[in-house]
Amino acid sequence: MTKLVLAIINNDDSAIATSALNAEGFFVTRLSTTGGFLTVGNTTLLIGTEDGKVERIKEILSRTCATRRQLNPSSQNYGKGLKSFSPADEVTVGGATLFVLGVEQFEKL
Ligand code: 2BA
Repeated sequence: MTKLVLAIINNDDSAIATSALNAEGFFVTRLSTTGGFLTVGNTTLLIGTEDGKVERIKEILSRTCATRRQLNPSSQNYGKGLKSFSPADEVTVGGATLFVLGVEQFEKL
């Protein structure tokens, strides 16, 4: 174990990302976290691995946490029910923010 990958991802992507990582033999810890800017919940994955496998983790996360545009009901529509014709807000969701740290020691006691 030489690296710790810390990946901050969208909550909606966390189940599929984790199962894709597990399917390839990676061990994953999922933390429920909150973004400091939007103060919305996100998920932080901790993945301990070998040096040479970090690229594979990046490939899996790129595939399972791809960015996409999503339509959210506009706040102008609140309280107007189905009669509302205000446009929806288009926002970007998904993606992953990665930190790759060196591991000094790894033990299971
Ligand atoms: P992203 O850059 O994709 O970041 C998504 C989440 O990843 C962040 O959630 C935060 O939890 C984590 N993150 C990203 N960069 C980080 C870093 N250098 N250190 C530690 N954690 C990091 P939020 O903080 O809620 O940010 C959500 C989105 O708002 C960001 O998306 C970015 O587009 C924007 N944003 C964040 N901070 C900003 C700032 N100071 N000024 C302008 N826009 C900001």
